[in-house]
Amino acid sequence: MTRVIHTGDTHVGYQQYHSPVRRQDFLDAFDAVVDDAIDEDVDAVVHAGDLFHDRRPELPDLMGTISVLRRLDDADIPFLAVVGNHEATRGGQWLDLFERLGLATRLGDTPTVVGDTAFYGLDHVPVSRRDDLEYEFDPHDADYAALVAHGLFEPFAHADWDTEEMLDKSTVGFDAVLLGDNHTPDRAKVAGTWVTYPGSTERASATEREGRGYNVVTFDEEAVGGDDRVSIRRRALDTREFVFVSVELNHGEGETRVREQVRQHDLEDAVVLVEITGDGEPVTPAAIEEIGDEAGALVSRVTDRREVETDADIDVSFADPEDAVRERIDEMALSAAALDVDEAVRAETIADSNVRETVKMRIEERLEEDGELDAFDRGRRPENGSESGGPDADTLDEGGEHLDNGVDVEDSEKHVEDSEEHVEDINVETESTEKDGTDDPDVRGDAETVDDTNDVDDTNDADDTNDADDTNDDGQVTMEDYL
Ligand SMILES: [Mn+2]
Repeated sequence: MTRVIHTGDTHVGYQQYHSPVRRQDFLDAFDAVVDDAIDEDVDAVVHAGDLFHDRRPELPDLMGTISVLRRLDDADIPFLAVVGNHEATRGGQWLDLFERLGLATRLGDTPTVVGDTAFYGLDHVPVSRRDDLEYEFDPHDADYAALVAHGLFEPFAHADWDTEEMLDKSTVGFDAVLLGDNHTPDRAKVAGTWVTYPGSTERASATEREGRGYNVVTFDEEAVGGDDRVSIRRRALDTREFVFVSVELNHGEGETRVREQVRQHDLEDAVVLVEITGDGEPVTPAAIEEIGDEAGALVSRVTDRREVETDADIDVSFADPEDAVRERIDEMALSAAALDVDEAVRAETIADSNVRETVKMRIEERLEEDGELDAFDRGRRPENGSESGGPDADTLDEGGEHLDNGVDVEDSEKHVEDSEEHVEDINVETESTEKDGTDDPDVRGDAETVDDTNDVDDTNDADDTNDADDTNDDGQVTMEDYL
């Protein structure tokens, strides 16, 4: 029998909402998983990628992570891991450093046997290089085999990786595929093999509403029973409280009503995300966020989803809107970098869901070109000096936060169509009860409830003129977000 904890998408170093406390939360969640691993004396901790939020974790993130890994090592519990899209770098992987320190094993195409199970790894691979994958794994003589991989696999939402094809091509037969990347916990059987995501260990976006946790995976057909050789159980983690307040205002209602609704919750130390829909009077987000502050909330954010009527008369009369936009952009005298961003936002060849990654990629390329910092200088001063229409400071901050999203570096050579769409962009909710994998293979039944009302992260798209044909609010990036 082999019993392991399967976790992933830890995102250590993510300073969510610009809160150093939140940054610590992500490390604490990793610590909590390791606590459980030690308490339960599992045979290994299997990490399916995105241990770090960024490919450039800072020293405190690295030191904190090493401390956690050292505790695991002191308890003689191996840490087996693969590299996710957020943390991948061109010049070697952080995981290799931990392996060099004797604190981790980087899984690959040769088996790492723990107990009677052989573990293999498959790092995140960009879509552009998937077709070349041969899924050749060295043989093993263990009783069970598991593949640990990072990517968006079928049959789960937003998948772009053909699980059945992978299993079919693989030279080793797997009893389970232990995944990371999709932050929504789920499981399903594909061609007789269990495929499962444990979900992220802290909410990395406001769309991750349900409780966080990890999997305990047991390889032992006698213990599991039935036709299965593997059992997958979900364990909950005690993470930062998130309070979601949704207020639908009727005509004539306003701030008072929102205050009432917000005050009904215990906000102490919580991340409070208020969403306003419906009709009613204008509401000043700052006034509502103040209530959260007074009640001891860690972070308060208000998103007003109502149509905003602008006082300004907008005089639109031109033959080709694109011409007008070009003219206006010319007046703004943007830097070369800003023009890159604008191009990425408006190019029809770039899917909305890829805009964010593409923008990050282009800015990083600019930054990496030595002596090219003048790419960030403005061209010439705008004639009227008008900067109106831009977002407020908070929105700018949010934009910056989005820029922190990981990007697959290997894939940054203009293959924009292949940039990874990360699950932070996904508005999917799943039922995640503690459920033994053996009773019901079809967990998918509950998994497809798309909920667009949750992406509280995405503030102020009232300014957004580009969202005419967009179906995913969260994927929206406007040029102004990055100026
Ligand atoms: Mn992730």
